[in-house]
Amino acid sequence: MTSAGNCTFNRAKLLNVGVKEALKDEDWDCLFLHDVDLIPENDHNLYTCDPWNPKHASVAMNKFGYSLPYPQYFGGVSALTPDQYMKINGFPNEYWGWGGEDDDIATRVRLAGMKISRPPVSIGHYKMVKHKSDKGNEEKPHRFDLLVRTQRTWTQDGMNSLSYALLARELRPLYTNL
Ligand code: NGS
Repeated sequence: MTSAGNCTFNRAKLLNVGVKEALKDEDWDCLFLHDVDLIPENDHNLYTCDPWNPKHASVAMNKFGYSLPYPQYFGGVSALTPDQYMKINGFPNEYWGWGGEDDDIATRVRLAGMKISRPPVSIGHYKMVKHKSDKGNEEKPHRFDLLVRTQRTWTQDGMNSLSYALLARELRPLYTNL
């Protein structure tokens, strides 16, 4: 899924759009939210959901020396059932540019009364394809102001406030490009 034009990137909102559109096609039982630059390295790291809690799959990335950079880290690859996704009101729509949206999501999981589930660090291995910081996805200082407000905003900002215009939907053999 890509955003059109030259506007600022918004990872979390794009994932909301992907989920909304995917659920129009099928009654999926598990949603994988996956950064394009992460390559799974261990086939014991199953691409299935935890029925009880949102799962963070990318717990050991090469760029962090194959360990979590900090205990609440929720970036990279995650997996939620549609029920879990709706329970946290999806992802935030207001994080334009780089950083913080994954920390907001981790907070939502806690505020919705769930815990982050994780595979063992010896299994959740990923290699990040090297790249420079992306044009249109500049780090924004504003993200810390948003993060302190998550507790007040998460029930109003998310799947229930998502608005977007879908410009194209192309059905390819292995995926749908939005
Ligand atoms: C934190 C960011 C997260 C980011 C993580 C890892 O500081 O969004 O670093 O970044 N949180 C904030 O900025 C509030 S990384 O080392 O992959 O560039 O995912």
